Amino acid sequence: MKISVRAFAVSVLLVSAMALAACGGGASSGAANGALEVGSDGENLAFNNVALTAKAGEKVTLTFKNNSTAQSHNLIIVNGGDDVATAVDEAGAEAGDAAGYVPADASTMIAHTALLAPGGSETIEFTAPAAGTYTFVCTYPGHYGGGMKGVLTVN
Ligand SMILES: [Cu+2]
Repeated sequence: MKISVRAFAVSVLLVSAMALAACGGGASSGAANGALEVGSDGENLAFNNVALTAKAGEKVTLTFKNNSTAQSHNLIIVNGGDDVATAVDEAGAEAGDAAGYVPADASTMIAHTALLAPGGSETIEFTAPAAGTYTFVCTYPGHYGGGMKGVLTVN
């Protein structure tokens, strides 16, 4: 009798643990991870999606596709607006081709891809920062200046 009570107690604990695990899984899928897609706009120095949105604190998956047949591109979400983007663009140029034109100072960026060859794509993951607007750019020399930028709005 004692043994079967113990077995019952153990099974109750197991069921509770499974319910908790299921609950945890439900909570994280309820936070609906954001999936963003951006490409370069053909051969233009532009992104084909210039208005991205995310929720503060959510895990975001961003896939960047270089649709050009000739140009290399990257995508860097900077930690701020156009003023930070300008600084990141300059720091990227200093970092040079070997670094994919990605600045050494990670604090200036929310997330970034590598420099992608024509036709390449990369998926990156990051946690959406605090609510606000964040400029994203391509730092291949001349591209940001040519208009290759957009805005991530975090709500
Ligand atoms: Cu570019």
